[in-house]
This record gives sequence, structure tokens and C-alpha cells, in this order.
Amino acid sequence: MSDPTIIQELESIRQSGLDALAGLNSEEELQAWHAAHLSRTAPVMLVFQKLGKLTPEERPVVGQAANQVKVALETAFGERSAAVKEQALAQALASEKLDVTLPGRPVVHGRLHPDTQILRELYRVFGEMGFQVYRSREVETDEYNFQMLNFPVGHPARDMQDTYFIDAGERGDNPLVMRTHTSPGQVHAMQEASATNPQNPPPVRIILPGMCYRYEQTDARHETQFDQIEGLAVGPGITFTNLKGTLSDLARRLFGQHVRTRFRASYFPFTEPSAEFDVECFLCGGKGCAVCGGGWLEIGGCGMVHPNVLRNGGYDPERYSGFAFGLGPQRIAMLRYGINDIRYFWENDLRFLEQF
Ligand code: FA5
Repeated sequence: MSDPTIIQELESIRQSGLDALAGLNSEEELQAWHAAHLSRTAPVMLVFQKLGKLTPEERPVVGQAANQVKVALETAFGERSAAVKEQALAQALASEKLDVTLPGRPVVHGRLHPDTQILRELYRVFGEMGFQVYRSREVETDEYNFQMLNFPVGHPARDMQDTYFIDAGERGDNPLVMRTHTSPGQVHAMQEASATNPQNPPPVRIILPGMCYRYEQTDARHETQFDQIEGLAVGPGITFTNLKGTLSDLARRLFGQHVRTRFRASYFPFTEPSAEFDVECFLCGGKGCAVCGGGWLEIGGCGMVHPNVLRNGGYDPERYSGFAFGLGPQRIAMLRYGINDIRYFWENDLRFLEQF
């Protein structure tokens, strides 16, 4: 038989706990009640600790009774807490007044990334000039990224574009690479067009936009991942004058009628002759600033398509000629918006992005 005094004690623990709970009306009072009646040192818990000292007959009876008291207190606590919360909510709603003179909460709109904005503008301008968009792959073979463009294996000009290789050497001299420029798309596009009529391939006038990747040291004007927009025009009788006219017109459409541009002789294995295309920095008036460096900002490379590249694309260089260029849209956006560090583009810092 169990000790009747323990059973009585449990009953009085239950009763006094429930009585104390009945009048509580706030969260703080409830917490204090919980500490007094259900924490590790609460009277009902101490009964559990005493179980070990009881006889084997008493133990299950007292244990069960103590458990019932504990459950009763927990249940009552849960119900009281819910009632107090409901009461508080009702009071808050009753006291709430609608002040129609308060200023509205601003609605935050998403917006296009500055890179997307400049790309769309370039698509529009080139569209007006009669160029179509051709998309090409970001993972290339060495053959298309380099060899077809007149950079044979081991050619020193490959050092101009530090490359990310993405295979472990299984493909010998033709590894997979992340494209270092959009120029391999030139060969894909020409091959596709010339396949439609190998004897008389159709003229081509396209732009090839897309991401490029180079394993290089980043600085204010260099990123490891950046956009390029390649341009390619192939047909009978295309000259360097057409190239100059196209890029000068582009600069005027983008930056205004009075912008100054210059072509500097340069070298690319896939064009001959080759040039770099610079726009005068109108942020500093050509004096040199954080955006441009020396007064001019290089926005692309260009030249007349090399006969070997025309041939690789299925065009006879005796009958066809072409020009090509590769521009950096982010450099164009830097000039347009006065951005002094290209690394802001992919940092996802809202303080930068919200300015556009
Ligand atoms: C090329 O990539 C050539 N394929 C361009 C070309 C195409 C020449 C067709 C002739 C005919 P280059 O490495 O200079 O060239 O890059 C061209 C443009 O891409 C640069 O002027 C610059 O605007 C941009 N660019 C190049 N590297 C980076 C970089 N690391 N970060 C940001 N922009 C870059």
C-alpha cells in the first residue's frame, strides 16, 4: 500500500497549483508560475526524486499519481497560456486605430541588373543596324576556342587569354575549356550558314553575346567572368571602312554624336589587320580618371577576318571577306554610368544595384 500522506501531499500540490494559475493574466506571471510549479525543483518533481526511497509496492502507485498531477498542471498551464494570448490580441485589436494621415509604406520594386540593361540596349542598337543575335556555347573545345581561330597548339598568342580547362587531359590536344572569348561562335555561325549552300554561302551579319571566362588577376577593369558581344559580318566586298563605320556609329548611338573614338593597331591571330577600339572617357574629358585609367577606355578588339578563319567557316577568302569585333559590354556600362570598378557587377551589393 502507498503512503497516504504522499498521496495527500500530491493532491494539495495539484490544488494549490491550479488555484495559483486561475488568476494569472500576463505572460510574465505565467512564466513565474511555470518556474514554481513545473521546473525541476517544483514540489511535484521532488516527489519523483523521492520514488527511489519507497518500497517496491508503493513506487508504481505514487509514481502514477505524481504523473497525473504533473500532466494536470501542464494541461492547465497550456490552456491558460492560450487564453492569455488570445486576451492580449483582443486588447491590441480593440485599441488599434486607423490613422489615414500616416505616410504609405514604400513598395520595393525589383529592377533589371545594369549588365542586362546595357545588353538589351546593345541588342536594340545592333538590331537597328541589321545584326541578328546568334547564341553559342560557353563550354568549348580547344579546337574552336583556339585552333579554328588560327591559334595552333603551342601558339604564343594563347597566353593572351589565360584559360580554365575543364577536363583532366583525356582529350589530348583538344581539351574542353570555358570559352575565353565569344570568337569561337564566329566559326560555328559560318559553318552553319555555309552548310546551307556550300558553293555560294549566304552573307552573315550577326552579334554573338555571352559570358566568357579567364583565369586572371582581377582589378578595377578585369574580372574572371565577363560578358562579350562579338560581331561578325561576312560577304563579298566587305572592307575595313565598313568596320570603322559600324563601330563609330555604335559609339555615337550609345554615347552621343560628339564622342571621340580611336582605332589602335593591334594583333589577334584570327584577324588581319587587327585593332583595339577605344572611346574617349567623357567622365574626365580624356584627362584620365578612375574609370578609364589613361583618358581612353578600351571597349573591344576588332579586325578583318583572317583568310584561314574564313576557310574554316566554309567561306572562300578569294570571294568573301569579313570584319569581326569583340566588345566588353561591362566596360561600356562603366563608361555610361561612371562605374569605377568592374567587380561591383557580380557582388550583388544592393547599394550598387539600386542605383540603376
Ligand atoms: C578578344 O577577346 C577578342 N576575341 C576580340 C576580337 C573579336 C578581336 C573579334 C578581333 C575580332 P580581348 O582579349 O582584347 O579580345 O577582349 C575584348 C574585350 O573584352 C576587351 O576590350 C574588354 O572590353 C573585354 N574584356 C577582356 N578581358 C576582360 C576581363 N578580364 N574583364 C572584363 N572585360 C574583359
